[in-house]
Amino acid sequence: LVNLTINGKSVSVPKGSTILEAAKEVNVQIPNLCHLKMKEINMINQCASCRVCMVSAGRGLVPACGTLVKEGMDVQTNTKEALKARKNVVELLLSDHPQDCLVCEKNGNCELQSIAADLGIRKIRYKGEQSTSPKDTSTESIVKDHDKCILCRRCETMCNDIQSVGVLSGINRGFGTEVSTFFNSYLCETECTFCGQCIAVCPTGALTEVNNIPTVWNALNQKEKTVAVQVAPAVRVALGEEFGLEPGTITTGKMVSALKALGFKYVFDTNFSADLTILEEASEFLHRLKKGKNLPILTSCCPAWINFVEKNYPEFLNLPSSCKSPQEMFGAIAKNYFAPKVINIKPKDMYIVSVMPCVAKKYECSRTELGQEEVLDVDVSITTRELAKMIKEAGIDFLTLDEKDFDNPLGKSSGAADIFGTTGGVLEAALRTAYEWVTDKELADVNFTQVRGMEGIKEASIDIDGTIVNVCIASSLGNARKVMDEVKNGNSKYHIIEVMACPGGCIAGAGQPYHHGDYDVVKKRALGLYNIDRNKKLRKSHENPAIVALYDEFLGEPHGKVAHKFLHTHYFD
Ligand code: HC0
Ligand code: SF4
Repeated sequence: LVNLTINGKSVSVPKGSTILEAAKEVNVQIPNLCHLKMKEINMINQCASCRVCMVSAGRGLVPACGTLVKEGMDVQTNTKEALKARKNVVELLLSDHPQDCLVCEKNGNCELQSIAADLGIRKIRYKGEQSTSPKDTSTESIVKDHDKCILCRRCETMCNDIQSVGVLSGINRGFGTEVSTFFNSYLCETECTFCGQCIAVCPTGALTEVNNIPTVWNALNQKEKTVAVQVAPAVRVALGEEFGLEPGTITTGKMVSALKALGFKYVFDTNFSADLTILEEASEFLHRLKKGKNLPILTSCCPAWINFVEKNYPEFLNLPSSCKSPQEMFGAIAKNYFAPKVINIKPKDMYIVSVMPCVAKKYECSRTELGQEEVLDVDVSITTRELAKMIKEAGIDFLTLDEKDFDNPLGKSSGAADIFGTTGGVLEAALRTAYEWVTDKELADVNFTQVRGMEGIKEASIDIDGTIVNVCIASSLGNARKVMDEVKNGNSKYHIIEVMACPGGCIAGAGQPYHHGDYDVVKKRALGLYNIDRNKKLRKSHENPAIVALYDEFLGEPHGKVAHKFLHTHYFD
């Protein structure tokens, strides 16, 4: 251990720690912008480029994030010199930054904005040249605005080191330096998967989601179409954070109330179609297992992951399940079953909005093969953050809302569906059903705890009536690549592989309230989902009576002809 003092407080930290890490130990906050360390997912962005974390140590000023502790060091974080340097640095950063905070997509969530506020910056003494790059609005998911980039490189580290996609890196030199794509091409022309994790770590408004709020207001304000909304599992345990609640607080009832107050005619649940996905995917898996073909089956509900497979492993497009994602299955059932058979309108007269923790879902619902004859399954997708903004815009007092239930029948779900939102959840849900189908016995314990937790790659062997099923769960695309490379080399022993592109699963999706690098937030959301599951009577997808009825009345058999027409898709190389 190394002993030092920070603002007079003694602290001992392991050799190799930085001043910033040591300061955290004694609850001394040092503002910083570029630095980001998330040990849970092995991400470290430590380029010390922004110089906001300058502190006095020994004879001069040093950046706390990039300076290792030394025995006997005396660190002062708030000397006159340190504060002056810090203010100077922030003023310099602001000098070439657009001054449009009031109308910025990131207003209220921008780390540069809050540091400027904390430091009490009231004027900018420097007049910098402004960069005027065109915004990249080429995709359905992501807006990239270089003018707001402070070159912290967090996005680059995320895209390269964690996601292994490698779309973003530094280009040009001097003032012309940008973090951008190969040849500065549009994101839509690159290998970008639209996972959005670059947005999740961007401290400013340089990377944001495509704002679909106006589209949703327009839909709510017209009379020709019946507007229904579906909400993804992970949203209900994170939405409350936008209203000051603890991460993981279960806000399902208030969320339903808010959606009704916003004017949605029907408030439904993506969980319903998550249960449906399990029936389709479990039967597809058992079918493949029996034939010994197209194994391992890869889960197909994460659109960034599917993008990744299409772009990086086109030779393995026989492996992803042909199931559409729950988001898309929901739209297909709402438009082609609920509309004509329950409320007697045409599929094209139903308008489906989805609320997702994800930005890739915006792109997914625009994929034209996901629909029937020109009628897309889902019309528009907004994020958890966008829903919160709409609630605030409408002046709804979220915290005092009554708890309401989802509408039926597309609002009923099992606990297996709730856990879809966290890494390992889809697989656990599938195992609950596959096990009971194969063995015809009731599972003594529905909790497959082996597949839970935040590790990036998890594996387990499950005995289903004498057949050993080897399962693997990868979260983050970098971990997915490791697992897929084993498949490619012929070294994979797995029968099922679940992949979620976001490290931790959808609860850490790029459309969720910003966690600002604190993965405890993500863990609390996971706990929230497991608590919902534990407290439900219905915990297996195949026992959901609304799903059973849907097969009876409309779909026939899982994996049958009608199910295929509406619930399955194909991939592109
Ligand atoms: Fe997910 Fe989903 S669980 S991808 O993580 O499968 O976005 O929450 O909605 O579609 O259900 C996201 C979350 C979903 C889908 C579901 C799946
Ligand atoms: Fe990379 Fe994902 Fe951002 Fe695309 S969305 S640039 S893949 S981190």
